[in-house]
Amino acid sequence: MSRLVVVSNRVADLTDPVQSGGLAVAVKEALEARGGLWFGWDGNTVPAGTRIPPKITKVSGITTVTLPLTQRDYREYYLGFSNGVLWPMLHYRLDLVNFKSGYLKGYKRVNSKFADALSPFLKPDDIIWVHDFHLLPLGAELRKRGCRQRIGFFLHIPFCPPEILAAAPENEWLVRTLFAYDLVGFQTRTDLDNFRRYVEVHGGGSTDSIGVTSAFGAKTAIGCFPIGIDTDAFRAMATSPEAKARIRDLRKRILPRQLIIGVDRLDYSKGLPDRLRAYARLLEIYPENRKAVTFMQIAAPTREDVEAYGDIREELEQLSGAINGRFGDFDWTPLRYIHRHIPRKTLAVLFRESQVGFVSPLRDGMNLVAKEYVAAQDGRNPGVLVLSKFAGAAETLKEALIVNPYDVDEMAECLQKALGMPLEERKRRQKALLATIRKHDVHEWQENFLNALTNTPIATDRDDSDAVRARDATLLPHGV
Ligand code: ADQ
Repeated sequence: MSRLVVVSNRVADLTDPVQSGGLAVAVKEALEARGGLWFGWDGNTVPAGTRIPPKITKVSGITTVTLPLTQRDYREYYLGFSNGVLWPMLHYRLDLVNFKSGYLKGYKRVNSKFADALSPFLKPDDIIWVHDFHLLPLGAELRKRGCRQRIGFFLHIPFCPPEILAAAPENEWLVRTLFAYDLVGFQTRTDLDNFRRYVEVHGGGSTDSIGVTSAFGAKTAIGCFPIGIDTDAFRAMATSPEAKARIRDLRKRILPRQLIIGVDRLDYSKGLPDRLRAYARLLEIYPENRKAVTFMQIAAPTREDVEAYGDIREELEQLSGAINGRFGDFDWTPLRYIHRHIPRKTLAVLFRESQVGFVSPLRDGMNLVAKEYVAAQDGRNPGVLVLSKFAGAAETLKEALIVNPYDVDEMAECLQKALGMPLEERKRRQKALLATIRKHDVHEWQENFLNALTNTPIATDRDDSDAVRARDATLLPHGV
């Protein structure tokens, strides 16, 4: 089997039990299953001109190779173009795009530096898997350096409609660079369709019956690979003897109240202000929930150097203060708002003990929290998942209560329905949801992607091999 080389902006600390961020969680689980090399930024910044060789670390079968960013690279590539331009734009939020000159240059520069630093570590039969929006042009940079290995790219976040993307600087260049990859994977059908529409309109593109797209005079295979979680492992965390002891403790503190839980990075894409407003509305129109329900919203700090993130934090602090001020009593705090990273074991317990999992992003590539909530439930007395229709997860988690995250009244009604849902209906929904996330877990996700990448006819063409020309549709099970 070829060695797997994973490249992502940030390499997670493999020894830290408190990982937040969907990519870190999913990539770590994929690499743990197979071993290999993980390359990326170590999370540190250094003054310009500092020369630090890549740091190599080995932890249980995984080798990590990391390097710092200069302060300028951090400003222009990470805060600027990645999180100030691409993140809001691909989440359909042109109103939050903050484009300053230098950002795009910085983005190109860091992708080129990554390619320089990674190239010496590559072996001829490696299979390379690049992750997410920070590294769209990395494949093209590696090709420039003579890399002929199979390279796949997976986008963890949405791919916005072409009408929105057209507003980005050098958007054609950005999309064209994706054609250096042998396979480009998206989370959902919607993302795939948006990409296809873009290349049809702007690159004279067309896609054949097995998912090979030709545009800008080049070809790449494309497919839809919805990401999953390590369902059984997460479930085990929620049911371990240690978890049971924690649950008993939690019950003493919170019960007999019903618990609604939300867990997110504190990001404007997660729909947090309207989620809090929906809870306030629930308490307003269904006063029987006062003192009977508590909402715990855990919002992990993230990207705090980006301006829009400071704004959302302030808004949430004001809102949570207003809700507790208005409804709270000496013996009841209606909203527990926690701005911290929480160990995954604790999250699993909190999910299991919550009657409602409230997941209401305005737009989300997939949303792993929705799947973790389902995985943690007790099948004999499960809670109810309330899920935004704009989360990628809504394409498959059909038995959740699906809501419009912009409609506060509708969300309040759905919360009321979830809190009062009869046991039989909860069991029926939970059974179906659990079956889905068990079947489509993180192992299936990485296997499907890596099989498709291993078998893609594009790379075969690049190798100039005469052997395989037949483009067998079964090679790309999730292709279009
Ligand atoms: P994220 O935007 O980070 O991921 P999500 O998919 O929900 O969103 O993953 C978050 C992960 O971090 C979950 O595993 C969650 O348990 C954990 N987490 C969140 N808050 C935490 C906290 N306070 N403490 C500890 N852990 C916390 C991106 C995309 C998503 C896509 C994933 C994976 O934005 O759409 O689902 O990548 O592809």
